[in-house]
Amino acid sequence: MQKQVAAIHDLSGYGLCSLGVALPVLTAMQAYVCALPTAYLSSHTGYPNFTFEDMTQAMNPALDHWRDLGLKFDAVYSGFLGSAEQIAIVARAVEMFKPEVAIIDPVMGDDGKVYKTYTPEMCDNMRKLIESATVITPNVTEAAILLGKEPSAQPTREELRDWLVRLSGGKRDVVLTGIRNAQRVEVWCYEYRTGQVTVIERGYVGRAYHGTGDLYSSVLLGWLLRGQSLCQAAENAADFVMHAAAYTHQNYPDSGDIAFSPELRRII
Ligand code: PXL
Repeated sequence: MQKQVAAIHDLSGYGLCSLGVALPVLTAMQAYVCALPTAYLSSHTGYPNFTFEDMTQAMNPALDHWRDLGLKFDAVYSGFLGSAEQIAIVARAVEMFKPEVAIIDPVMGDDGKVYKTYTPEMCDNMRKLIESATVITPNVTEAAILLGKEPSAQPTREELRDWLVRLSGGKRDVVLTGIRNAQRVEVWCYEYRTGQVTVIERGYVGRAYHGTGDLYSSVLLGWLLRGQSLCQAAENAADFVMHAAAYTHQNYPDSGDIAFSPELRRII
């Protein structure tokens, strides 16, 4: 039986991210993905004047329908949300389907800045939503927001350990992404059952491509569904993203987005 995933993210028309990444990646990894769009944007929020169609009204009826069809989900996977109310809807999806993996990517910002559509209320609610998660995958900016700090906070390595413990709350795994300098990019992986911190380090191509965080979380989930441990899955996801970033840098250095399709064969 294929693993079933409920993927709750936006659909951005232009600019690869969110469902545009989760659907091809998890499908390539042999999962069956049911998409629940949180919003339709003409482009992701990095471009000026994007249109934004909030899908909140459609979401509870879709979940009810999936329940009535008797669907079972091995994973509920959420990312970019379109309104403060959607946070309760994601929590409801986890409560309803009781998946083995509830992976919440608390998408709120990057590079020290909050995304344009995220209100303070949404950021507050996101702190509550991570209570429903078995795994969270914040970047450093999102981790700072979840901990009530300035989004631009720059933690030291000692502080990062403390952040992981606090984000975990002793009951969820944490994979903290996007810790970079000019040469290296790191992912810090915290397994709550053992309290172990594993630092995963890979070469950095020197340019950040859009969609990388979504690519990382999607591949991580694919490996978790294949039964890998958190740290094995985090290592494999780091390898995949490194190959995709290198491919992009070599072939489309000026691309806004990460190009990953030729690399998918590595994870099929
Ligand atoms: O990659 C995260 C993301 C998802 N969805 C939308 C975004 C972003 C980041 O900018 O704008 C719409």
